[in-house]
Amino acid sequence: MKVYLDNNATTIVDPQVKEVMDPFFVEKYGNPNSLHAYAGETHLPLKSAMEKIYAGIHAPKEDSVVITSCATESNNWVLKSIYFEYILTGRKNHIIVSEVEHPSIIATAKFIESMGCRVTYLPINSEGLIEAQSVRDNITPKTALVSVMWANNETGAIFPVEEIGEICKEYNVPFHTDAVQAIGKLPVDVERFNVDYLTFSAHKFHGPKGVGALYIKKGRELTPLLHGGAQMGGYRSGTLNVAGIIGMGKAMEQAVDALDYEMSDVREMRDAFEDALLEIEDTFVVTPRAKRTPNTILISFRGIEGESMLWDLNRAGIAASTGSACASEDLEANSVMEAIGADEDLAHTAIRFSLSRYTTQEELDYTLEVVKKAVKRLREISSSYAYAPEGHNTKS
Ligand code: 7TS
Repeated sequence: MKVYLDNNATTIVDPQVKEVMDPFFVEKYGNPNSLHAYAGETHLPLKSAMEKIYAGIHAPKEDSVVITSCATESNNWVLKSIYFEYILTGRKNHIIVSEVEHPSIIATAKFIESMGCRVTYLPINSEGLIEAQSVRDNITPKTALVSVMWANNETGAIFPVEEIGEICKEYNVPFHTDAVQAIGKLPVDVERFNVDYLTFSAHKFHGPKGVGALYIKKGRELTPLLHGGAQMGGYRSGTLNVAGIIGMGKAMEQAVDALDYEMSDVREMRDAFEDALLEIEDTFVVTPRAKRTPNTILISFRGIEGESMLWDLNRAGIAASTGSACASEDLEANSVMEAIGADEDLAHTAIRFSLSRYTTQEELDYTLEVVKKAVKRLREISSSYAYAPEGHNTKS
């Protein structure tokens, strides 16, 4: 059996998404900016895809959604533009980010920090959550941007974007949120949440890889990312990724349609699976369920290196993660677990299971059995875990 439980890293492309993209490779391959029929036949499908993307995040028509190549690009763009617009010109000198943003924010923040910008890294509390008050406490008249993710990719923790949006509005500080892990899992509404810039990426919601986006509220201008032929309203020149945009549009439409299923059925499956995992002795989950995206579990099995567990799972055909695939090649402790202040042992034992609307009960039942066997085997050989088969476990 093959089981895919790494949907926070990427998702299967929905077959209907692939179907709507297919004609735009060999049959309808015109450049939308040309002046002939090949171009013309891309116009309506592109328009309709963009309408679906706008609708999916409740973006008003007058605002901009610029298609990029991935969320990493969108995140880099926002922070570097803020540097160009505010920091380099000396108008402002400070940005605020959370300490558990995706590396595409953290590494970019560190980069602009090295060029003279002051950066505040907001801490998370023991439940892996950000407190909105900490944003208020750190805003100064010199703050050029607040960037706090909608939901964390490791724990699924949902951050208080609504309150942060309110605070930023009150102080007239632009608010960016990385909503990569929110689309298709939570209702996303840029107007209600007072968002100025919002990042998302199609491959996290059953769309194609290589297509991301940045929403920009009218009036909150950004430095163009790519100067050139003035496509995408002059923000990001370059021939449009026609098939990709059309695929993202379809994926967004489906994400909206499947939201109820994700928030009820996927959540129920996740909760039951988590309950069963927590019956295994010495297991820990940090963020309360009600404050998490419906599909994510970050769980620690004391005494077991996350990588060893992944190895056992992988041999049984199960794909999970020790955290972000972007960072998990080096055997570092899970960054969120470290930020929470988990002890060194526990920080190395976190495993992330992330479900999707494609996950079945049968797959979860199978995974549970494999996990139980792996826990038993790995604790038996663990040097940091004294294992007694009759249930007389003693913590190391
Ligand atoms: N932002 C968040 C919150 C993410 O989870 C990711 C990918 C990105 C940005 C980058 O997206 P991309 O479109 O540039 O690829 N996160 C993960 C993860 O959790 N495991 O692998 C990739």
